[in-house]
Amino acid sequence: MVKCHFDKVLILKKKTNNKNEKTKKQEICSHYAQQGWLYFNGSFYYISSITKSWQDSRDDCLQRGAVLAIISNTEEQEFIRLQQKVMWIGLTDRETEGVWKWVDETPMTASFWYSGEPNNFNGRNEDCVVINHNYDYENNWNDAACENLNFWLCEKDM
Ligand code: MAN
Ligand code: CA
Repeated sequence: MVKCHFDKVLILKKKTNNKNEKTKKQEICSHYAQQGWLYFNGSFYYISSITKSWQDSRDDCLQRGAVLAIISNTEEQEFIRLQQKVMWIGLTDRETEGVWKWVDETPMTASFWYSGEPNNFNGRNEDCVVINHNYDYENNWNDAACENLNFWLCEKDM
C-alpha cells in the first residue's frame, strides 16, 4: 500500500480521530496515489499527459471529480512550480477583462504572475492562466489564449 505523507495539521487531526478514520484516510490516499495523483497539504493533484484547450482541460477535471487547480498560497504555488511542467490552472478573466476569478468563483487574492504578465500579448485576448516554463522563479504565471493546447493540473480536496 502506498503511504501518504500528511502535513502537520492532518497528523494532529488524526491523533484525535479514531483508528478507522485513520485507516480510511490512508486508503483514500493509497487509491489516488496508485492512479498517479500527487498528495500535497490536504489535496490531490493530477497532471495530464496530453494537451487540451483550457475549457477542455476544465471539463476533464470535472469528469475526474476535481477542478482545474486553485492556488491559494505560496506553499501551494511552490509545490506546483516544482512539477516543472507548463500547465493550465483554474484561473480566468474571460467573463470580465482584468477581473481574475478561480473556477470555484472565488476572486484571485494571492497572485504569482511572471514579470510583465498578464499582458494580453500583442493585443491578443489572453484570458486563461498557465504555469509557464520559468520554474526557477517563485512567480511564473502567464495569461495565454484559452484555445492554446497545454497540459493541465486538476486538484481535488481530500
Ligand atoms: C508568448 C505567450 C504570451 C507571453 C509571452 C511572453 O508570446 O506565451 O502569453 O506573455 O510569450 O514573452
Ligand atoms: Ca501573456
